[in-house]
Parts: sequence; C-alpha cells; structure tokens
Amino acid sequence: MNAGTHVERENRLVLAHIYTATGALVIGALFGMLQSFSRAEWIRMPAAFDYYRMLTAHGVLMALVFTTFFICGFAEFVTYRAMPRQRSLVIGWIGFWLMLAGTLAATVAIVTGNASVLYTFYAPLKAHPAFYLGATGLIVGTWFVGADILIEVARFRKDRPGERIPLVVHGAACTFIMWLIATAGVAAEMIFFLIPWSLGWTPAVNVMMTRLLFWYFGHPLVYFWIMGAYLIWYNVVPTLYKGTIFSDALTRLAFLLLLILSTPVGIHHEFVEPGISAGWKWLFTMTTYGVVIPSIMTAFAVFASFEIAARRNGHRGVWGVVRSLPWSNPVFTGPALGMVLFILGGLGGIINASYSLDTLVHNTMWVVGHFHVTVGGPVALSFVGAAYWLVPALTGRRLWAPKLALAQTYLWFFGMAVMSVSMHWAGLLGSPRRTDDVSYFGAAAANAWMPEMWGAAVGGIVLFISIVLFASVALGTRFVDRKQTTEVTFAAVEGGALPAPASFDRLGAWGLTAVVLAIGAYAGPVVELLSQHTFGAPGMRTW
Ligand code: HAS
Repeated sequence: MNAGTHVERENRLVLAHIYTATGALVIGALFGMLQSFSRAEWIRMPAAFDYYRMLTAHGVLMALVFTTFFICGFAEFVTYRAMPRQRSLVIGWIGFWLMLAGTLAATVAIVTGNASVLYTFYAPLKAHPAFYLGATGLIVGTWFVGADILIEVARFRKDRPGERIPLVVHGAACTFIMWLIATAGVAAEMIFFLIPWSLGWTPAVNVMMTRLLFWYFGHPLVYFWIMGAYLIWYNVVPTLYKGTIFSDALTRLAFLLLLILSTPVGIHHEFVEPGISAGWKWLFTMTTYGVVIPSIMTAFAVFASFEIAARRNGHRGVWGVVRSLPWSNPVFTGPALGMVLFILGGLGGIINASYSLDTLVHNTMWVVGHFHVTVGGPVALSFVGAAYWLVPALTGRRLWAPKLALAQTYLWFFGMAVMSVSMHWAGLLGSPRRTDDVSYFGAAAANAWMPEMWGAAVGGIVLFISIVLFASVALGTRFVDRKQTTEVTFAAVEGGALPAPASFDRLGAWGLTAVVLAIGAYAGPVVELLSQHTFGAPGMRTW
C-alpha cells in the first residue's frame, strides 16, 4: 500500500469524526433555537416533545457530542500529520464506532422521552439504562482515541530518543492525558452508581456522591473543549498571517498547566450544595484561580504572535496590529472572533469562581450566558473556522463558497454576542435557568427579564442561520467536485527563543502529577461525604 492511500484512509477516519460532529451541531442547534423561542414565550413545546426533553437533547448533542467528536478527529489528524508513518487505524476506528453507538443509544433514549435528565444527568432524576450505557460507550470510545494518540507519542519517544515531541502533538497528548484522568470520575459515577441503579439492581442512589463524581469530570470537560481550541490558536492560526508561535516553552507549559490543574477544581460547581464544608469550597476557589493562569498565558502569547508578524510587516500600535490580520479569511475569523468572545467568557468565569459572588449567579441565566460565550464562543467558533481548513485538506477539494463561510463566522459572532449578553443580564435580574415557564405564570417580577429573553431568542435565530450556512459549506465542499491539494503545515516557533526544558516532554511524570493533585484535592471531600449518613434516593421521573 502506498503512502497516499494510507493518508486517505487516515483522512476517512478523521472525516467520520468531523461529519458526525457537524450532524450533532445542526440537530443540536435546531433544538437550541426552539429552546430560545420557548423561553421568549414565542412558542410552547407540545407535551409529546416537552421543554426538558428538548433541553436535554440540545445540551447533550452540543456540549457532549459535537465537541467530543470534533476534538477526537482533530487530535488524531494533527498526530497523524505531525508524526507521519504507516500505522494501524484499528484502535482509532474502534473508538469511533463505540462513540457513535453510544451516542445513538443515548440520543434515542432522550428523543423517545426516556432520559429528560439534562446534560448533567443529576440524580435523583432517573433515565432509562440506555442513556447511561450510551454515555458510557461514548466515553469509552474516546479512551481508544486517547490510546491511539498516546501510543504514537510513546513510539515516537522510543524511536527518536532526544528529539522533541512535535509541539502540536504535545498539546494533543496533554489534552488526552487530562481527559483520561477526568473521565475516570464519570465512568465511576456510571459504573458504580447510575447504571446499577437504573437497572434496578440497587434500590437507591447516593445523590451527593454522584454529583461530586460528575463535577470531578465536568470541569475538566470544559478544559478539554478549550484545549481543543488552543491547539488551533497556537498551531494553525499563525499560518494564516504568515506568523509564528510566540514561544515553544510557553506553549508546552500552558498545556502542561492545563493538564495538571484542570481536574482539582470541579467543586466550584457545588458551592451551594450541602455536605461539603466551607473549607473545601474555599480551597477549590483557589485552585480555580490557578487554572486561569494558562489561559492568561495564552491570551498573551496569541496577541504577541499577532504583533510579531505585524511589526515584521511594518504595522505599529494595537489597531495597526488588529488591522493587519486576515479578517476576510474564515479560517482566521472563526478562531479570532472566538478569542474576542472569550474575553467576556473568561471574565465571567473569574466571577463565578468566587465562592461568595457565585451565590448571586448560581443556577441563573448568567451561568447559561457564561457557557454559551465559552463553549459556544471560542470553542465552537474555533472548531467551525478550523473545519474550513480541515475539510479541504481531508477531502482534497476546494472550500465551497468561501464568502458564505466568512459571513457564517461573523453571523455566529454577532448571534452569540447578543444571545449571551442577554442571558448574562437576565441572570443578574434573577432569571433562573432550566425552567419551562420563565414568566412564572405571569408574575410581575418575571416581566423584568422578558426583554432579555427576546434578545436571546433573536441571537438564537442568527446562530441557527449561521449553523445552516456552516452545514451548507461543509456539504458543498464534500460533494461539489473541485479538486485541490491542500498542504497541511503547522506554525513554526519564532526564532531566537530558548528551547523548552526536556522535562516538559516527560508526559508520564506530568500525568502522574495530575493524578496526585486530583486525589489530593478530592480525598478530603470524598471522605467527608462518606462519613455522613447517606440519604439514598429511589429516583424519579418528573416528566
Ligand atoms: Fe466556566 C460554569 C469558572 C472557563 C464552561 N463553565 C461553567 C459551565 C460551563 C462552563 C459549561 O467557578 C456550566 C456548567 C453547568 O451546566 O452548570 N470557567 C470558570 C473559570 C474559567 C472558566 C474561572 N468555562 C470556562 C471555559 C468553558 C467553561 C473555557 C468552556 C469551554 N465556570 C466557572 C464556574 C462555574 C462555571 C465557577 C460554575 C458556576 C455556577 O454557579 O454553576 C477560566 O478558566 C476562564 C479563564 C479565561 C480567561 C480568558 C483569556 C482570554 C483569552 C482570549 C484572548 C484574546 C485575545 C484577543 C488574544 C482569563 C485566551 C484577540 C483579539 C483579536 C482582535 C483577534
């Protein structure tokens, strides 16, 4: 078999991930738009497909399925391209099929009305076993993808002693080591608690323990998403303005910090939960401020990369730098507009991390605004922009309708900005999240936040149009026959910087450090929960 054929077979695996992600995005977006209409009181969901079923489908498809498939495909792609060799794709395909089968099982459980438990699947809400088994299948599938990447890295280290792991693969490997550690929590939640309980093997479930295990996984989940975006920002974006990566060492360190600091933070989602004492909650506020650091480093490095390239071309000053960037290339505008949104997302996150301030915004629309302007902003827009680079490279075809693609990224930016600012504001006015009737049966106080709900719905319409454009460009590129060979290159590092210490490539040791920190942070709260009386919940279907 020649190299070209092998590359094509690799491309097929990556494309399978990217197109599954696109499918989830389109269906999830439709539910998202209906969601915003429902909250604006423009429609009322029928009993046959009620609000909570739609909200669960929207959250699972967008937050868990779209993101996970895209990152898995992208991480495999960069590993295959940066470390080319004739490799077996069996592990990768097993991973993909397991993920797909799990997704289908969970989705069927949701749309048939058997799993309206929202994307956090909090007990005592009890779903059909197919939902928990499907979600477990999705997770286990990603372990195969992780193994595929990490085996390649181990082989590279063995075959080329002393050589640095390619920067883009170093980032992908950190992302997946972090993911393996984090998903152990949700796997334990499923295997020891939710699956036996949903099958009727155990009469009741320990609600507090399941929530703790969920958030042990749930916060690193959000860093899994943003690390996918950072892979693009550091390694792909500079190629679009003939730029360079600011520093090899800084980039490796940012990913290593995300690897070790992403897990010991999850209790910041449980500030108002009982059973965990205030001391632990304070500790998790502090660790959360720690995990902000790699993002601040990234903000600095990204803008530094812009500036170095701009100065080389004679541009000066902040606006000179900004104007010098390729604002008519959708591969650039996707991630770049995502970065702009992340300034708001990051600020909101820092507010949420404060134990005291969070009590004002917890479970309000503020949090919904926060996650739309983070995962729906920098993450999703970066993935969409990167898809315009990736799909031509994978299919050997020219990007179809690039002007439509460009309009799509700007529409997304405006839609998401309008929607998430409205949501943040509604949250400050006290509007709760996850409620079918936001008007509270016409209560006067609830009228205060209705204009924000309409604003969110207008943003939702713009976003849906944008996603339809995205799907059209993705399909057009795949099926309109206009061949073109795209050379895949990753950004080079700016010359003159000192090399990163060799210890930055000892990923096993960093992984071990991450495990120690995770155990260190959670051992106390787990012992505390175990030492209390367990109030088991039999489970309920509120829908
Ligand atoms: Fe968060 C809740 C704290 C980041 C997602 N977060 C959520 C939930 C989600 C989520 C989904 O402490 C809701 C879960 C649920 O359903 O209940 N979050 C933080 C903090 C950060 C943070 C401190 N979150 C994220 C990211 C997410 C995400 C990233 C997804 C991808 N979050 C919280 C807390 C809660 C929470 C509490 C619980 C709230 C509650 O009450 O329930 C930080 O990591 C943020 C650091 C980021 C920055 C920004 C850096 C800016 C950059 C942009 C550079 C821009 C440039 C300009 C260079 C400091 C890197 C470019 C200019 C041009 C012109 C192109």
